Amino acid sequence: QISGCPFSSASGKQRKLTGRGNADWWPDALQLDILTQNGKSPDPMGQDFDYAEAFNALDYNALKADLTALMTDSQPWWPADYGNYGPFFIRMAWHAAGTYRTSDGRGGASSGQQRFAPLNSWPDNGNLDKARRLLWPIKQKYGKHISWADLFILTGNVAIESMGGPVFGYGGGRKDVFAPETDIYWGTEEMWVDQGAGTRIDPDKQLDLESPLAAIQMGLIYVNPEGPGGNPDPLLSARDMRMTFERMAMNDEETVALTAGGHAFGKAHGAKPSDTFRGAPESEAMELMGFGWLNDQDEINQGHITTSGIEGAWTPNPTAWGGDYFRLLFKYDFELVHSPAGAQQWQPINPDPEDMAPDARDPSRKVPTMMTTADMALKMAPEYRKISERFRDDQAALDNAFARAWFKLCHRDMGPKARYLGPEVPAEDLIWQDPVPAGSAPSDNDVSGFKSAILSSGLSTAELVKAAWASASTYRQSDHRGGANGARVRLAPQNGWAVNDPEELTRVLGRIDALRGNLSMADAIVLAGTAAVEKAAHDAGFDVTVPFAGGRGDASAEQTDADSFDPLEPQADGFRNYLKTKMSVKTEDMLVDRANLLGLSIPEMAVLVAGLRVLGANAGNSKHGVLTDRPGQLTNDFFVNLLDMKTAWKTVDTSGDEEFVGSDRASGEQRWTATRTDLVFGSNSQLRAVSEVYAERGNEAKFVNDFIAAWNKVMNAGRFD
Ligand code: HEB
Repeated sequence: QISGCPFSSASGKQRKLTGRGNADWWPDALQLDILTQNGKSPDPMGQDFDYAEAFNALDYNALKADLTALMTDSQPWWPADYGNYGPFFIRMAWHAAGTYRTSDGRGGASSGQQRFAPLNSWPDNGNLDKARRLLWPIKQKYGKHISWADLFILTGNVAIESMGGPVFGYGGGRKDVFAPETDIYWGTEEMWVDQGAGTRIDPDKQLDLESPLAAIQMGLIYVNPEGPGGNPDPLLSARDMRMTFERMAMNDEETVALTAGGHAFGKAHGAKPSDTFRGAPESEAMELMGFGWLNDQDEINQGHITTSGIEGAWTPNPTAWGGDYFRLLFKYDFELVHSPAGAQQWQPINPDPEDMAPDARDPSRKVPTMMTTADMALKMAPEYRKISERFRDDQAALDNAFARAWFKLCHRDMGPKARYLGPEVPAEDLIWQDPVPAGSAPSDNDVSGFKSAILSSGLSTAELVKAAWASASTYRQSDHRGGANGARVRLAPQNGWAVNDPEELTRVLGRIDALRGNLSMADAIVLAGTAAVEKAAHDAGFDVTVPFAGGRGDASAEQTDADSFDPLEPQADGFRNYLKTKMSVKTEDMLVDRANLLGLSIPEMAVLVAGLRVLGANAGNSKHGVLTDRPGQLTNDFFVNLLDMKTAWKTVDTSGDEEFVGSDRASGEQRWTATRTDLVFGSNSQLRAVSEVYAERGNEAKFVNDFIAAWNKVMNAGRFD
């Protein structure tokens, strides 16, 4: 039932690319985006700030010592449960990382988005505003040397370590951004989970969860702790957990280890009905200074806090790592009860006194422990139960599984290991890091020799350009996966993707392989396309060189988790005029989405589409949008002919508004065919303005140069070597 298809929707309704955004949720919010018009950056650190350099000058051990001390430095304005903020900070880090989703690589910990709307106000992130504010003195002290994004994760690690938990390592390198990321689709619902929004998977039916979403309801990181839509059914909860954790790249074992390991620590908060608290940060009064979910200070002092609405700790030792979670889960039968806030939760029947938990404020008082419906899934769902029993009986196995899964959780969106900074980067290569062996830069002779060999190989410009594009264009800046490095285009699954025209690709790669000499495949594929682009420019009369930087390595099949590459398959690639199936967003939205993942600007997107069309790079070698009489030459003909008033366009009735024909206005003679992705450059006013520039007399060479620069950017995307 899990569709791997981004943007496919069970309802079949068309939607906006980015769904419901901050301006929809908070129409009264300050409109700072008017100051970011015309390319002005909201980042006070400026373009030249080198975060890696700043991080490398960090006094890492001093920072860790300060964080360790902070764990037990309880502040009167938000006293620590059990005198220890560790569990609270682990939840903060988990929620920072847990928004990651494999299908588009967006979300995750890597840019510190938890500071901004909507995440700062998601019900599931309740009270994490306090956790971030507790960290402020330390952030202030270490300044530019540690980003918020890095600090969230490091603090989670230190919290685990300080309570005796297992940690696998830490890599820094998450550079902060200074505005909400508006490219992330979080859903279309108009209500939050705590306002009665329906669950995205119907509890009674096996409905699809719309991709790329990875949470079950608006405002949640993953599943509803009370069960699907509030239905306390552990088996249905297991179904939701499996689907959502899978979308975060976690298998059953990792899911069990993470959840049980996380809930070894801390407590849930549901001391009072939630309507006795103030609203979320983004909607609250100015004098609260960015805080939400508040009540009176003496209520806070007494521990009368409501976050999830569930109340209680999972174990009798909520500030120490150990095996109590599974011990209690299996030792007792549980009954469904209501918390003081009204949430449904599970309580052990007749617990022994030593299995009671301390009160969060008064350790001499004993209170019952609890399990959420999601926790009960680890016992009741057969596949989870097997794993849980193994972990119950083998603490070392749980330690290892938790440490590794936590490391993956927190680093999954950082891309290749080369991007990790700091003294605690684990030496071991992990398959989910998509390892690529180091390459070496080829000699000038090797480069020029291969160029002339490939250009006289009989392969066409289109074939060479297509292979290079297929290789490089998988890159996504969201999680830094994909790209030409590694040459995974020659491996499963990429070599079988329909968009890559597999038969043609295999033939072309075979020729490249035979001729490449000392070059790595990854370099040779890029160089073949680059040589073809250069030739196409020369054929059009432009005396230019297209830059090439070698040094890419080749990954093997053993170094490739093939399944994990499935989500990188384009469901639509406007650059190659490819659409697999009609989406719940417009096809031109998919082009913009892909351009965003490639890190392109509007002009870069435009010149690439126009250039790739005239070079013949369409999937299936279709003629759509090939608006030129001299295909194979790098010209601005696409723009010139698209804007030519002598042509009138009409839909092809059977295409469902996807295909068009252009005919001569006077004679009625058919001249061109095109898709939405082509015509949008003439119909959309903003894209038309860009198209006009490139169609103008005098800008022919500008077009060629801009195409080459954008091509070069894509060919080198995803290289951190
Ligand atoms: Fe968790 C807490 C749910 C997973 C870690 N959690 C919590 C809570 C809830 C939950 C409801 C409470 C909140 C308040 O405060 O109220 N989780 C959950 C779910 C899931 C989870 C449903 C899925 C299945 N966790 C998780 C993970 C982790 C965690 C994965 C990590 C690893 N949590 C946690 C912690 C805590 C929590 C540590 C505590 C916090 C404090 O204490 O503050």
